[in-house]
Amino acid sequence: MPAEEVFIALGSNLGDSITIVEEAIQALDHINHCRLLARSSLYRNEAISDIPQDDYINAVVKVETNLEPMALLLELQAIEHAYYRHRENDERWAPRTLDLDIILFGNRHMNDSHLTVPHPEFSRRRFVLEPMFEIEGDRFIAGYGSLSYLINAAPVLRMEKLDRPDA
Ligand code: A4P
Ligand code: MG
Repeated sequence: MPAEEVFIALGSNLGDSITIVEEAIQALDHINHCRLLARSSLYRNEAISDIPQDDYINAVVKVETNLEPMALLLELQAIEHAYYRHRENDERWAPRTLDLDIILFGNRHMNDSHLTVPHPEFSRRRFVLEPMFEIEGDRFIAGYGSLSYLINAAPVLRMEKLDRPDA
């Protein structure tokens, strides 16, 4: 199948989150049939959660892949597990060492028990939209609108863009 562009969001708020997210970006580049095209800076963001929890380190990457969505999801879950992701409890949105979410997969729309694409929450999450804007500029996303429109409509979040170590 032809390569498709995929956006993946990374998040961590347990452990050495900056190192975990940086290493996870490298790990994404090493998935077979997957190539890193662009990455955002890291951002420190207030947690969106019902329970108080530490700030998240978030980033977004753009990759090119020949993998089918489910195959990519399995690769992402293997990387999550390599970071000993554990839940302190079963609550939704509990702190986690590494969370990898597929945001967009080409122009595909899918919704089954394993995978919903586009990610159902991305259009309201500044911690995803701002890093996407950094990579893509004011891109138009079919069915949603431009990134600047979505950013302006999203709930305000305390966010801090961190300096790039390689910048
Ligand atoms: N799944 C379905 N669609 C997808 C997709 N597009 N990408 C399924 C990845 N996985 C997808 O995921 C549970 C199941 O979702 C997977 O087995 C997969 O088959 P999970 O990562 O174990 O669960 P989760 O992440 O705890 O739940 P959920 O509802 O996906 O939470 P979110 O949306 O990931 O939100 N605040 C800040 N500031 N930054 C954050 O990164 N993250 C969350 C978690 C909450 N608040 C946050 C942040
Ligand atoms: Mg998730």
